Amino acid sequence: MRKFFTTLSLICSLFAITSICQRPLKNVFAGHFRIGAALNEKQFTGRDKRGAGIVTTNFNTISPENVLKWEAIQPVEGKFDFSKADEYVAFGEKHKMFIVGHTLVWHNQTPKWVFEGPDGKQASKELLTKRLRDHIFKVVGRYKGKIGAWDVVNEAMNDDGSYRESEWFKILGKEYLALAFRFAHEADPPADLYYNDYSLEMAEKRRGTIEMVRWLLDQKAPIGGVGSQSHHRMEWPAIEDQEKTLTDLATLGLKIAITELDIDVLPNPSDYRGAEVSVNFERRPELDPFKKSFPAERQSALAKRYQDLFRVFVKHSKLIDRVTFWCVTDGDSWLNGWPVRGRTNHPLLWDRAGKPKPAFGAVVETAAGN
Ligand code: 9MR
Repeated sequence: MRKFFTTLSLICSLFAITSICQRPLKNVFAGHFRIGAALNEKQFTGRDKRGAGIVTTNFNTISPENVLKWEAIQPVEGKFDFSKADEYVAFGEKHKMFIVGHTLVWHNQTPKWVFEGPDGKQASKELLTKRLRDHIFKVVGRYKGKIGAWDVVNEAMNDDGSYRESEWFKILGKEYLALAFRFAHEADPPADLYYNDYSLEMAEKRRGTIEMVRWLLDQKAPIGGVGSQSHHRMEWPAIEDQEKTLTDLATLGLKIAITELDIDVLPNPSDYRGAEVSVNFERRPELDPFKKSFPAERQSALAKRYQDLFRVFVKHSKLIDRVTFWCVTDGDSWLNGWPVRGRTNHPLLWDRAGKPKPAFGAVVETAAGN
């Protein structure tokens, strides 16, 4: 008899897991917000069939991990290469998804020539403004009516809330932000235009960012939203800070999107909390503890962490336009290479074999208010 009940309960729990896993995220969160992922080339070209399948089943919005960045689109002045970006947009259109453009203005993945004059010295204000305008017009114009939201400016602020001294800032001052939003709006007036940054859960950075956005609004710059990247860790940020980030950003009266969600489960080699890609530390075995497997107890902890975050997102779903994961399966994640190269991270909802993890089920459950 006991054996019968054990078998029955095993069957029931297997059935429960299977049925949770058969619930596509986009259906589950339909009443709350759009749900999406950043795609790499293999996914939107269909070379990674399994990844593409996860995406089309679960997501109704997509972001391009790299193909719309300046170095990919205009590596050489005046020579535009839209081949990959076109495929990305075609994938989104085919599957009737809300397509996001990432990103027009950034300090990373922007070729050196952009900031250089004909004499090899620093470009003049006029020249850089012209390049900014030409690039934005060409890219936003090409996908007019197709890309619904743009990350117009990415990561313009330092963690202490001051302006990042990027080449953009050094040559044009903070005015470059207002210019970028104006050019993007001229190129496609109905598109949602976002400012996008990481670590907005840090009070100082959030304060500085909100101040900067208020300045943009004072300038009548056509900003429509703020993207909070949300590259999280197991122990950071505190859930209260996640919630405060949403409610503070909401005071701006703009759209809010969670644009790059993931949870780093590996030991942090320093107390650095940002997502600046140039930060790098040496690899040591103790920094890579889950190379062979990710233990059940860690799976549960990750599931709980995702559940806590999604409870906040669901509670404030009226404020949130979309929640987008940065990549699809664990194997795709940039966190396998940052801030230490060559580690094995487990930050997402699907494992390396494309199987939904316990975190998937935990996220699904939050949609019903659990
Ligand atoms: O995921 C992207 C990775 O493939 C690139 O090598 C990296 C290079 O800059 O950029 C990653 O995406 C970043 C995004 O564009 C902006 N926010 C931080 C993301 C993770 O670094």
